[in-house]
Amino acid sequence: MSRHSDTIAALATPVGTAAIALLRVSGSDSVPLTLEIFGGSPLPRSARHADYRDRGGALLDDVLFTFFKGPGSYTGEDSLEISCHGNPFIAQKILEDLFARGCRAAEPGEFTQRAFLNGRMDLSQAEAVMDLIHARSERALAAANQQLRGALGRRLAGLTDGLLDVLARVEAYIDFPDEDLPPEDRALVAGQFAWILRETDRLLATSHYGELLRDGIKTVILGAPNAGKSSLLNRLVGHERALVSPEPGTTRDFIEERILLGPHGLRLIDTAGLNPSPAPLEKLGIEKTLERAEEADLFLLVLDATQPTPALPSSLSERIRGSPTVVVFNKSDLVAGALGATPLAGLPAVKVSALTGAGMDELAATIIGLADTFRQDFGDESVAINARHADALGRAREGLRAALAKLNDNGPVELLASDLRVTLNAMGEISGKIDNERMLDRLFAAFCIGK
Ligand SMILES: Nc1nc2c(ncn2[C@@H]2O[C@H](COP(=O)(O)OP(=O)(O)OP(=O)(O)O)[C@@H](O)[C@H]2O)c(=O)[nH]1
Ligand SMILES: [Mg+2]
Repeated sequence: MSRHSDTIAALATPVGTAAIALLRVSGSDSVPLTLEIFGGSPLPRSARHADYRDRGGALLDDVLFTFFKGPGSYTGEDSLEISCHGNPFIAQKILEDLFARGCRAAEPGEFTQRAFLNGRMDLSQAEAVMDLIHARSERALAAANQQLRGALGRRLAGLTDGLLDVLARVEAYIDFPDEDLPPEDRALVAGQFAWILRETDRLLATSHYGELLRDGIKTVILGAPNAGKSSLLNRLVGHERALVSPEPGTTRDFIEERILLGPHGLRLIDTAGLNPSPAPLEKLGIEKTLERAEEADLFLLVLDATQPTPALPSSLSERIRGSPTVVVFNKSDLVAGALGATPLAGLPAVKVSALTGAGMDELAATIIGLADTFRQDFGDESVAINARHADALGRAREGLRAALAKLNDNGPVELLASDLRVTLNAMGEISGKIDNERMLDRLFAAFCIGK
C-alpha cells in the first residue's frame, strides 16, 4: 500500500490530563473501522455518543465520534475523529487499539500533508495552518487567517497567470528563429514584466514583517547604567523578572521576555548598561548589548531624567537612527517640568516612571504605533511571507531580471523563455504546484503529530 493511501491515526491534542482528548483517523479504512468499533453506518459530520471497546471487548471509555466523508473532509479522505476523556492513558489505549486494527501511526503534519496532496489546500495554506497554531498576537493571527484563506495563493496565481501570458507570447516566436519580437509585443511584455517585478518586490518586502509576526518584534532596551532599564522591563512584563538595584552595573547578561502589547507580540530584551568606563565583567555585558542591538527591530532608549543626557557610542547612534526608537525619560517622579534634551533629535519621546507606572500607557501607545509601521500595506489583506517564500520569490525575481535584461538587449527569444520558466518554477514552489518531494517532507516534518 502506498504511503499516502494507508489509514493513519494520531492523538491530535497534547498528552496530558484535560477535559477531553481528540484522536484522529484518516484513510480508506475509516468507514470499516467505524462500523467495526461502533456498529451502524456512520452519518457524515454528525457527532455520536458510543462506548469504545477494544478488540478484546474491554470497555475503554465512552466517547463522541464524528465521521467525515471524503473528499469534503480536512484531509480529503474519509476520516474519523474520536473524543475521549482527557486521560493520556485512555487516549493511548484507544490509539494502540486503532493500530491493532490496522492503522499506522501518523507522522508529524501528515493529515495536513494529505490535505495538500489531495488538493484541499495549496502549500502556502498548509503553512498557514502551522502559523495559525503558533500565532501569539492579534496581528499574527490575522495574517495566518488570511493566508489560510488563500490571500497569498491568490496573489501568486495572478502573477503566475501574467507570466504564462508572457511566456505564450514569447514562445510563439521560438519556432521562427529569424524573427524578433515585434515592437508591440515587446512593449506589452515589458509592461507585464514591470508589473510582475513590482508585485514580486512588494511581496518580498513583507518578509521582514512575516519574521516579526512569527518571532515577535525584537525590542532592545538600551541606556546608561542605573537608568532604570530593568525596572522598565519589569513594568512592561508585569512582574519582577529582572533584578533591580541602586548599584550601577546590575544587569550583566541580557534578559529576554515575550509580551503582548496591543495587537503585537514583542520580544523584550533588557541589556547591560552602557558604561563608558566599564569594569572587565561589565565590558563583556556591554559587548552582548551591542550584539543584541545589531539584530534589534525596535529600540527603547532609556534615559535617567534626573541625570544629564549621556552621549551614545557612535556606532550605536547610527544603528538607532535607522530603526524605530522611543526615547524613554525615566524616573519622571523625581523631576518636575519639561523633558530633558534627547541625544537623537526627531525621535518620539515619552516621560515615564518605572517606579510608579506613570506614563506607561503613553509609552505602550507609542511602541504600538511604531510596531504598526512594520506592516506592509496590501489594502485590506495582511500578507506576510515566510523564509521559504522569500527564498523562492528571490529566485523568481532573479529570473525576471535576467529575462528583462534579455528583452532590453534584444536577446534570443529561447533564452528569455528559459528565464521565464525559472521564474514560474520558483513561484510554483510557493503554492506547491511544482513537485519537490524533499522540500515537502521537510516542510511537513515541522508540524506536530496529529495536525
Ligand atoms: N525614583 C525612581 N527610581 C527608579 C525608577 N526606575 C528605576 N529606579 C531605581 O533606579 C535604580 C536602578 O534601576 P534598574 O532598573 O536596576 O536600572 P538599570 O538601568 O537596569 O541598571 P543596570 O542594570 O545597572 O544598568 C533602582 O534603585 C531603581 O529602583 C523610577 O522611575 N523612579
Ligand atoms: Mg538592569
